Amino acid sequence: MLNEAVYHRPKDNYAYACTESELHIMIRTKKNDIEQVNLLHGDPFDWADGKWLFQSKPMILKGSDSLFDYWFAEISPPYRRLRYGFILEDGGESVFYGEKGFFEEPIHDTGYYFCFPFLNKADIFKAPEWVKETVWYQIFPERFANGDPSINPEGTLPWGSTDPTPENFFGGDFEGVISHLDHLNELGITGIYFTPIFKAFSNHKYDTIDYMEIDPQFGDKKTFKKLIDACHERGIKVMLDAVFNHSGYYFPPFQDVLEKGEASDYKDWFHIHEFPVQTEPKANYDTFAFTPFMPKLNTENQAVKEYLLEVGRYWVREFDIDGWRLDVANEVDHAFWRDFRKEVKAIKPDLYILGEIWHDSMPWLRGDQFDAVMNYPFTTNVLNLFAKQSITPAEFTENMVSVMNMYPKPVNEAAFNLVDSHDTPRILTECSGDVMRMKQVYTFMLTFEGTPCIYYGDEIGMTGVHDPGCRKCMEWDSEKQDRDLFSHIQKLIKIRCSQPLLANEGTLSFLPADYHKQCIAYTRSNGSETILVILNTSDSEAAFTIPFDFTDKSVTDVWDGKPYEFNEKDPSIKLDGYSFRILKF
Ligand code: ARE
Repeated sequence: MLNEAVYHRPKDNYAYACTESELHIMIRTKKNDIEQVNLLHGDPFDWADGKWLFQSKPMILKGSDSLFDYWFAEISPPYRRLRYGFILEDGGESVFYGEKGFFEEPIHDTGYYFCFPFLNKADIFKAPEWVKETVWYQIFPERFANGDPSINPEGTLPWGSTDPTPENFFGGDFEGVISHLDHLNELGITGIYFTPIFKAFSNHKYDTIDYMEIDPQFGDKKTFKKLIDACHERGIKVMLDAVFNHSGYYFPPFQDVLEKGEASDYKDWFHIHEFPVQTEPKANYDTFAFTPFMPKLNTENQAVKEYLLEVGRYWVREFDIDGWRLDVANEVDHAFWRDFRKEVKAIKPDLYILGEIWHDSMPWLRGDQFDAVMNYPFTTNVLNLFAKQSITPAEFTENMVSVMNMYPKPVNEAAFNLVDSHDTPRILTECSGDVMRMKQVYTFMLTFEGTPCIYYGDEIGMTGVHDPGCRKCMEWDSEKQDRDLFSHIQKLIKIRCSQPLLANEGTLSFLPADYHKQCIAYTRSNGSETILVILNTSDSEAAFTIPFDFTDKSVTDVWDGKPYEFNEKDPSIKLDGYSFRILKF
């Protein structure tokens, strides 16, 4: 028994309130080291004859990654208070582990136990319920469709006439989106994430000039209202991109500082190191990355905070948007985000707040700031298996178990899953043009827990290397679209939306990583019904059989409705040519 590998701390993903009555407890031990973990738990004030009264509950082995086993238990303490500890058992050996360390026997003193003091409703992480049923579509407005050439910016190029650069324009606008909403409805999309749409200098609009105005190349507030209403009428939610970490160079307050220096009323709106302000050879103020044209905003300054909080409120209050995606969210202070959440949720309690953070985001996901982050750890693992083929299915499974155990279960259920974006190469390019592998990628993402996002054009087989290559004009010539891929993704979205287990009800569990060397397999289950997904990742056209020791006599294949009857003698599933199978039983 390797005590050094045992880890638990009574917070975050290791101890949290899942509902108003239920606590989730997790403990990590060295992989394959401990046979069983039991949870000793009781109310801290429940004593009799000088002894603290606790009960014991077996924990379940929730999954394993390459190093650790993760043990899990749900507890509903009658008085919402809990003291608890662990009994670790292996090969006849048993040891108690609590807040003061390891002991041969449980100690009848609550001071030796971990404490979850009180299950307060206000502390419960709660993401909007609608998010779990949403299938998102990310639109880079400049490149989706040019619906109104009369508002083309100067130098606009003919649609798709050349490769995108950081500087060129093709005239994408709101009328173009409106005129192609049928495409989104046909695909089955129920949410759009727009990259920035406010007045800015560049084609990507992450260098904001005016947070309260629509960029004229996209339209005006009237057209935006028309777009929002058209989306809502079609059951499509709308999420905007808030760039609060920095402004653009031509943001009037920054221009004022450039002009007036230390005399400017806005000098504390930014992090100026010294005056006069200079942008070259190196900016003498904080910026996004090393980009002098993106001065970092001082969100700890009350005037800046008030200004940006009003921006956050305004577009919710006046245009009824459904979500905010927060750009470079990890570099803005937590106090700002706590106030931001309070302000926007006061107007729209079920607004979705999505942070752009590429790394472990637990500090922002405790219920007081974000509802989710863009799940790039998910993306990396998917790319490594399906695209780069740099890991085995077993390693993929172990990595995904790690990713899932980074956060509490409710956080995973609202996670924003993506396989590419405007900041990364396109998935088909990463899959070296192998559409079958890409079909598996989307089968995985659209049957996984969390809310999936499709980057515009992926559904019809667009390619593109890293920024700006991934921002080509949308291909609207159906002759040049991969309609077979489109219908594959369309079917998957239909299945996801028709099977609550896949969207928002089914707890996800991977079959053990070494279950079958070729495939990954996982279930989504609510305890009475289960959907099993199997992906043959080594050769997407191959048929193969997998020995399954199911007790159920039959599975219905929701994919094409064909029932499977198990042969008692050979309980295997013949997978006829499909590189994946979604089975329900
Ligand atoms: C431009 C060029 C890029 C060049 C960059 C250098 O186009 O080729 O690399 O300048 O600064 C926006 C535009 C970009 C533009 C950028 C700067 O869309 O085209 O890039 O402004 O002018 C990190 C941040 C993450 C950020 C990415 C880009 O953590 O927040 O870098 N993403 C957001 C938006 C971007 C936007 C900005 C921020 C700026 O989504 O579109 O860029 O507002 C690792 C790290 C991540 C890192 C990621 C990507 O995984 O863990 O932290 O993200 O790589 O680099």
